[in-house]
Amino acid sequence: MERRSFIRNGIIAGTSISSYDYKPLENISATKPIMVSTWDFGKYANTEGWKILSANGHALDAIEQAARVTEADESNKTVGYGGYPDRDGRVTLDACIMDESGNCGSVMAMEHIKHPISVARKVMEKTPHIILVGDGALQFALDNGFQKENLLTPDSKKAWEDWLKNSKYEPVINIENQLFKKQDNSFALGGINNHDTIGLLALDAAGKLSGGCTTSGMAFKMHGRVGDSPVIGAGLFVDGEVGAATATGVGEEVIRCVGSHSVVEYMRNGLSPKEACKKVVDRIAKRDLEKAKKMQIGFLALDKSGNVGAYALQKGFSYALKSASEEIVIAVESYFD
Ligand code: SD4
Repeated sequence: MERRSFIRNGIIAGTSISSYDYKPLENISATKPIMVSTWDFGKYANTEGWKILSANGHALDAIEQAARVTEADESNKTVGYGGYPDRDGRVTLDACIMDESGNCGSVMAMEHIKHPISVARKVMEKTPHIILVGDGALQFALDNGFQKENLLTPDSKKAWEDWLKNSKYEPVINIENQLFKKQDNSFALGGINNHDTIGLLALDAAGKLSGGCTTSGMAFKMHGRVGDSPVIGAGLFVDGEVGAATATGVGEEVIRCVGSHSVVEYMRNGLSPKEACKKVVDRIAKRDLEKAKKMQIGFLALDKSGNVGAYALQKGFSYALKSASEEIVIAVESYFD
């Protein structure tokens, strides 16, 4: 049997997760509606999105409302409020949203607004543009009724001040989850930085696909740096005829291969979601194996029939899935063991 991926029964009520059920896993197929989100904490977002999907709502609404849960979560150090700042101590947020018809909106390097996903949606729906950046994005948000807030929490300020002592920019592999295997072979979450970018994909009851991606980007990045997450085609891509994909990890490398678009194109050519994700990860590893060993990149994909798959460079990537019959968190197979 091929190396196994693992399904873990999510313990939805609590924040701690104590054990995994091991099952061989390739792609998961679910009857629509279905929602998937990156990382363990995606399950909390899914719960919110599910309220909309289960009431026959539109996937785009589910994506926006689900993403807002993570953006508002102060304990999440790489999304929205409480996200780690750049090296100048400024929290700059990136997000994008896309529907099945190619409608999309994005904000990049936007400060002071807690919900960039909602601003991205407004860019999509109320402007002739797709992307607004920096001050222009902030101005647009304020003009549309969003409140200006301080997003730098005391915890994140302290982390930045500690970082300044050495000022070394070293993205941490799986800062997102820090999963570790316990002596009894179960897994647990560990580390203090157990959160990251959230990418979300949804297929609603009417068969419409949408996706979103929101992040504060790499901790202690240069001021003005933008990663893959708000770049349509890199951090997110949706094609109503085929499927949708999203990415997490070192954004520069995801942009270089226009990762999410590549995953969708592989699905268009007949690969399953997991095979498509693996193909792009393989390409990243092949381009520079030494570099690939030191970083994490993960892709998550959902096709228009409700098949889901994912693949990552390193162990530790996971995603959460919610459908009428399943509520699970899945540990994803990786290139490096
Ligand atoms: C970025 N892709 O800004 C984001 C960060 C991320 O896991 O996803 N980290 O490059």
